[in-house]
Amino acid sequence: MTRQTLYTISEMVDLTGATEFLLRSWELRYKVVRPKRTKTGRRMYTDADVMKISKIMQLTRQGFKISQLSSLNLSELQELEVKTHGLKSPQVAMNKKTGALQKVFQSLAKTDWESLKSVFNEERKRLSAADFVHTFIVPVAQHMSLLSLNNGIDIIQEHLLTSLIKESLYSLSVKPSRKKNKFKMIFATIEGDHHDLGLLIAKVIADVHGHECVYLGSHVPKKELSEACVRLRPTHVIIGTSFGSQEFYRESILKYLNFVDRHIPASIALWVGGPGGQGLSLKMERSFYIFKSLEEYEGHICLR
Ligand code: B12
Repeated sequence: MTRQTLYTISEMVDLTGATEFLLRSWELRYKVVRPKRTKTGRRMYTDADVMKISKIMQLTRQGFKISQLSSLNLSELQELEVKTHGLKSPQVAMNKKTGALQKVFQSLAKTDWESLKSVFNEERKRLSAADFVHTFIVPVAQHMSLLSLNNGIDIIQEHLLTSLIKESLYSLSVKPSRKKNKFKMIFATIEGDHHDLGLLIAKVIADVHGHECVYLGSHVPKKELSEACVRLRPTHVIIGTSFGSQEFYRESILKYLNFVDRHIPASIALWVGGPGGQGLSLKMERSFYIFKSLEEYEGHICLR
């Protein structure tokens, strides 16, 4: 998608969790981002700025100093983030061993569907379901997001790649587990939101951990989601949100969550993940949580 969205400083605060003071001082002292200015001098930030500041916020929470991070670009920050979650860096490991990430984006650049499919098939054969998701699908999806921000991918290529990612995740078979304390989880995105890659990845990660998952997919009306909860009696409902800060999108998420909260049994936990949910402020009587990352989510669903 090539449309350039710009964000004000208060939208940046909502999206990244940084304060206005922090944003200004990181800009002036460390040149972390260089926001555009309107005629009246107001700072306007890009999607790439949002992603960069979000990553820096995560890493500073983990103990890194801003002086260690300020000279890194987005890919380097992402790399560091993966390493510090105790996983070996998927992009580096993959590039060295098989070059699969490069092959994907080289095939995509030539719109070579056959070779694109064969990289996916080879990686699927080579890797376990968990490694396929962690070391192949997630880096490919993240790299696609980065390319799209820099206009390095066109809309056809974006559709080709997302459809291949979805196809390979749908067909990933994971043995059902017999664990007694497993969750029953329902996954959906809100009405009007067709971005469900992050949600689908979250669902497959839950499969891998042995939970029982029902994937309702994207664009699920709130009434029907609530009805599905009453009929299926899950332990958890997982709502995926995408990268959007426009007031109406955030308001739609809030309305949606409030509606679902009022219409589903109190015993069901309501969990939210993805970029659009960050910084939302909501209080509920039930178990309610907004995840900052896939890693944090995975930490919550590990069955011991
Ligand atoms: C792929 C994509 C699409 C695909 C979606 C396919 C699909 N089934 O998901 C298609 C082509 C359909 C699409 C359509 C549109 N898109 Co689009 N799209 C993207 C793109 C390039 C990548 C998003 C993505 O899936 N990334 C991969 C995921 C895995 O990464 P992620 O979202 O960053 O999530 C990470 C974490 O947040 C977390 N996570 C994510 N979800 C969840 C869920 C849970 C439970 C958990 C625990 C964690 C988690 O894990 C991920 C990995 O770290 C982004 C660009 C971008 N940079 O984000 C634009 C983008 C999101 N799209 C955008 C737009 C505008 C649109 C359209 C309106 C365009 C149009 N005019 O038609 C339509 C909208 C359709 C709709 N009504 O929703 C804008 C949104 C702008 C905004 N700020 O509001 C973006 C940002 C592009 C841009 N810069 O303009 N899009």
